[in-house]
Amino acid sequence: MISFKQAAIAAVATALLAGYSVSAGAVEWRGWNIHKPDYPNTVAMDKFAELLEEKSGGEITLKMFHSGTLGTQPDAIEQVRIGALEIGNFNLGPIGPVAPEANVVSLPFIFSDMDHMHRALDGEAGEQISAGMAKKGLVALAWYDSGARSFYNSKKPIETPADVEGMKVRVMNNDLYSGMISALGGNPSPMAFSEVYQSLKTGVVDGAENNWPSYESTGHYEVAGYYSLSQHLIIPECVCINAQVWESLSDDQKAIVKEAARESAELQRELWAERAKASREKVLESGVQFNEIPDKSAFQDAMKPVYDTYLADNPDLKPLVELIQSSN
Ligand code: BDP
Repeated sequence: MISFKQAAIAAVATALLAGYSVSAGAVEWRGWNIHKPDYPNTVAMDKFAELLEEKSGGEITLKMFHSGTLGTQPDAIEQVRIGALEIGNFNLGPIGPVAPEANVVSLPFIFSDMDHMHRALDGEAGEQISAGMAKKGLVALAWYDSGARSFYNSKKPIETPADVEGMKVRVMNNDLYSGMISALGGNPSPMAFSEVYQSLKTGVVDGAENNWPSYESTGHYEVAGYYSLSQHLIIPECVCINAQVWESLSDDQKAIVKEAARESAELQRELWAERAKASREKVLESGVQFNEIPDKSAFQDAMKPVYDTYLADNPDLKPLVELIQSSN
């Protein structure tokens, strides 16, 4: 066990190496977030920063950079892994290519609803996912909600997999999502979040997929007016910290940082539920054509190749897939 003093020296050394400001044992971290100012995650990450400073008596401060100003999500994940940034609010989707355990949440329809996802993340599956991420330099401090993702496009309602045939659909950077679109007969187009609005507008892509709050906050609903409730992915998000920075903290500091992250997650989940409703109402009022897909089995059946690929690449993760499926 290293002492508090050694840990403090290590923290300061890490801080000095990383080139951020340090005063008498105090550290200033930098945090990445992709969302706009009033988004639930943004408000919750600001709360996290506030709580960190308060609980640590000013020893730890966090400067948040919102709206993706520090770069794309895959880049930011790398930055936090190598310690160029300390903190990020990441969707587990783009973490999947880095940490196979985390990629399990990107298997389409693996969660039947939000409760199922919460149960899995709060239990043994969540521990395995966290351990896999920590091995890759990302320590998950808390989980944020991100609802269910559904398809939207500028052409027509999606009611059956055949409706996706031939459509160009933007996905996040992750081969599982490309496989998902291909399995439905569409053409996947991996692309940064910030480029999707323009691509939808100019017809570079026909559609994309996301939850209600992101569909609304980005203005995608203005240029892709058909939203079809496929709910094919329920992907949680993390508040993640660089593993070395985490290890440099004392036990007391670790407790403070975790508590602050967990409290911010409670706030985020409340704000998320409210925003999901408000965003849905806003886009429907604006004239978006919305359809439910009462029987999703044709979509679910079509996903077999995605599961097969994941399990062929990660045969050792079959028990994790089964663990999640059995806690349904
Ligand atoms: C949003 C996530 C964000 C992703 C974005 C996307 O909160 O982290 O970058 O989707 O589709 O729901 O890229």
